[in-house]
Amino acid sequence: MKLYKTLQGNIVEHGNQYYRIDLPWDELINRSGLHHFLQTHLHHAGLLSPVQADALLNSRLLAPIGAQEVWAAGVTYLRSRDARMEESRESGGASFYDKVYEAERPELFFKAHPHRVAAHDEDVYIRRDSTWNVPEPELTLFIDSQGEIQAYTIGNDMSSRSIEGENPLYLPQAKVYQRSAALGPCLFIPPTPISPLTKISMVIHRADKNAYTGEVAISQIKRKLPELASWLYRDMDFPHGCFLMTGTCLVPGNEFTLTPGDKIDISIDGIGTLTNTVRYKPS
Ligand code: DO4
Ligand code: MG
Repeated sequence: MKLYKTLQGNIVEHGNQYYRIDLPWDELINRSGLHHFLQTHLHHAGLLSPVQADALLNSRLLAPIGAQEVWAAGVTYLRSRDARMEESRESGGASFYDKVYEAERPELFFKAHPHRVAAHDEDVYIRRDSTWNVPEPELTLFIDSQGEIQAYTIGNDMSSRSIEGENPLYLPQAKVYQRSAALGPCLFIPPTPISPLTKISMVIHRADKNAYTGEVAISQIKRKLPELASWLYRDMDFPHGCFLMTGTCLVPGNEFTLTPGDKIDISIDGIGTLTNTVRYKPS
């Protein structure tokens, strides 16, 4: 089951049919048993004709977020650990990544307030004071206020490798700035937890060429998804629930940096494709 947030309301896709559910977004998604609720609520929801559904889904999709914070986990895949160790070798920070990959406590960091999040088909930004920029394609969890994973979406944890590589203490500046996060195109709400065979892929298009392509299964992750959620909820309340990006498994080679105009497609089996174009923040 998929749930889209659009300017004209919330649309559920289920078994090739589309329904409109008129509940405020946060009230709708922040509940235990979200899949069961939607399935039973569909009987009372408005069935859309294929033409109506097409018009709504081809108009502007909003990021599937309301009042929630976005957090992120780091160094959860070997590829991410290795890339971080390479970029921070000169600064002497490399061993921190090695240690956190092995440690019981995961790396978790604050990523974005909702107003900094780009939706599907919107621009994401790179910083003007950064010389080395990459997208990070990440399976993203929607966790309800009780700490249970209810849904999944696609996330892009845009990152400055030059700023983080200079000093790991610059992580918040490498990670948190306007439109440094993207979420979408929908929430995927399966009846059972997402399969470890699920694949994440990314294509970066530059002037009609593929500047990067990669694909990995989420089974490569070092940690369990509920384990990440439970660390995030230690001594912390999320009254509307929370989004948690679960770390990148794909990092382009060290010679690669994003440039304005690049188009990033991130796809996850069962969820769809999140597309964003790279720009500088208009001054
Ligand atoms: O340690 C820095 C951030 C790591 C990260 O964002 C990732 O592994 O996805
Ligand atoms: Mg990341």
